[in-house]
Amino acid sequence: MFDTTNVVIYQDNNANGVVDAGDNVITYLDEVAPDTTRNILVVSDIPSSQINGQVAGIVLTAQAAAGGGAGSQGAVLTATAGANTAGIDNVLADGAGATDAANDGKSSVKGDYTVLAPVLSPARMIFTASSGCALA
Ligand SMILES: [Ca+2]
Ligand SMILES: [Ca+2]
Repeated sequence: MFDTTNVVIYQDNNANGVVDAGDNVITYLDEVAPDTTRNILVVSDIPSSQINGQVAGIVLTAQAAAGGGAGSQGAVLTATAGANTAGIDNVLADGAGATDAANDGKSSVKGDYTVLAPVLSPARMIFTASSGCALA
């Protein structure tokens, strides 16, 4: 196991699975409409000291937050405690994810980076120059 460095999250605006000029760095998803999805990309640097087969785990957790303020992150939503109230109740009905519990307003997934470095074998190439052979 190892840790990646320089973790950056992009919103993949054209949903092509790669970072393009039109994709922007994000720290939260702004104003996600109900029942819609956004594509994101997690990009990290892998230290060059890593060897073949080493793994770095990544956990990505989404947290439900209040909407209505485009361009700023809303307050974290929490479930209304107790029985039905006379006002507006927050009811969180999310499932349990990789590291979060059911009904906690979070959804988490795990991924990993596995180093797959090519294995190079030393080889020797012998060139013999003889008269009349031009070397560039
Ligand atoms: Ca893209
Ligand atoms: Ca959850």
